[in-house]
Amino acid sequence: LNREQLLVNLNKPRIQLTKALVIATALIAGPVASDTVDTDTLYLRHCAACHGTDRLGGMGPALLPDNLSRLRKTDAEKVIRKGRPATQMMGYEAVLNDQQITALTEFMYQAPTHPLKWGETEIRASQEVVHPEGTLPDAPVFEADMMNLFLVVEIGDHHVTLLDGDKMEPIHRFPSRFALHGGPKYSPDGRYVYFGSRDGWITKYDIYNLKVVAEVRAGINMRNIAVSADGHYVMAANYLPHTLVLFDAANLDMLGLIPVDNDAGETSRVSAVYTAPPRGSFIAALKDIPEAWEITVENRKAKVRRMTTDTLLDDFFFDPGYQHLIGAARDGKHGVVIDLDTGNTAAELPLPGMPHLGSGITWEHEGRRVMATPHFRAGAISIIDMDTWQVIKTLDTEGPGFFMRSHENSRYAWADVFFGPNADKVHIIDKQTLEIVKTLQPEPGKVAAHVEFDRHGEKLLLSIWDDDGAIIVYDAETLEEEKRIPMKKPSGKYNVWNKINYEEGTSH
Ligand code: DHE
Repeated sequence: LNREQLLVNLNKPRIQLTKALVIATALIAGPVASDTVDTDTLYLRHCAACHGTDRLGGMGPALLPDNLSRLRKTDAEKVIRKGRPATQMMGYEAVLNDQQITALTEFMYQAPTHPLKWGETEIRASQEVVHPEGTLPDAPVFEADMMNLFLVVEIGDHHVTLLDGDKMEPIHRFPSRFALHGGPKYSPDGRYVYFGSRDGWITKYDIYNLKVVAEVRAGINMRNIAVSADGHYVMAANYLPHTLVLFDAANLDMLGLIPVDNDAGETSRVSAVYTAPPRGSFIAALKDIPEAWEITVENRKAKVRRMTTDTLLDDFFFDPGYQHLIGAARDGKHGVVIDLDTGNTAAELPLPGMPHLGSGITWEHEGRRVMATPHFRAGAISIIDMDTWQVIKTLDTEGPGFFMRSHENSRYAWADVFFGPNADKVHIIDKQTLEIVKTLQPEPGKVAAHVEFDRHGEKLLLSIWDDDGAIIVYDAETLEEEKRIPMKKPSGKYNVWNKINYEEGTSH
């Protein structure tokens, strides 16, 4: 390659820019023995232009062990070898030999030798406001019931599909940041949605205009985001660095960076942050320090109230009045109920299989409110009376599950079997008899997971979690399949009405 070729590449549209940058880096780096296995050199020469010199990510995702925890090494090697279709990641099998590809893969899964920084300067510098608040038309550019829209996150090729929930037809499909995780959060009027990626990016999307309006990177490895009940603020919870970050929801301007530490100077990852509407606050649980935090925003400044907990908390859930936090203990052996007014532990729950509480749902059963949660490490669903905090029933399932869903208008709750040999099955539970009444196996051999109902509770969507996958539309009453819409590893689905109204059968 010579400088002339580089210039030709630079004159091509943006799609070519990545390759041009790679070539530029190579030219700057100078000649290198073509069979070297020196990973610093190989990385700088072939990867740094897109993934950042310190592996923090750039045009491509971050290449750090925690960020790659969901990607098997063999798959990472395959991506280096063959590239990623429909992205700017080209295949390197003609450029690098087997040894070099393996060495680079190992390198990406090792922690960097120097500490990584993502503070106020980096966050502010990452912000991009494409369409400032108030500059785009206030009417939707398409016709549909705006309250019955679904967003479907397709993790297979990092896209999002907007779906008409009346017709059950896609309206629009757009690329997302790499590895979105956790539920996208809507503004209270349902016009905007905020996505969080594992690499720390927050993307604000205008559904009316089908456009990304602003983006900012809150951290290097982010857990999740929450939007305040009034729609004014976005809070990001990070694993790396140990911070919570407050943003103005309008254009994602950073308002505050909160170090997550205690008086002893110990720092912690954040297990999750959620909005607590009736309290007008955010609630966060810390993963490495036994504390839960209630964060209020006054005069655009975050104020933290600390609650010391008896145990380290993982993901958590609330009762409908947001009086109690129901958290999974990090030891995976029990759950705790914390009274958010007093900060005291109100009850301990015998939940031995690592409950996935973020996916819990509640309903009315014989005049009492119950909640149900699947377990990551046990083929069981626990149903808990929310007055007495007693487990009133444990349902045996065909394997550990990830997600549960229902709707106030449906008599059934749906629970997937995400792990093990029966991961292609889904259980349907009668919410009154508390029995599994049907088990479906919609696509033998392919994981079936995560359900979301439409706003009326009449139809629901189930994912066939595969690159060659689909979402299946079911009638919520007859439990009959109505249609399949092909998609690339669809993960979560999120209905506007259910989310903005904190519907009891869905995640918040
Ligand atoms: Fe998730 C939500 C934590 C692995 C898909 N997951 C969440 C939330 C938390 C969480 C705290 C709630 C955030 C929110 O919605 O605001 N997830 C964890 C983990 O600790 C875990 C077990 C390990 C990890 O590496 O993070 C984990 N999660 C996964 C996956 O492997 C899944 C199946 C595929 C993926 O995308 O990585 C996955 N998680 C999801 C989805 C949601 C989610 C689809 C949103 C569910 C919803 O309906 O709201």
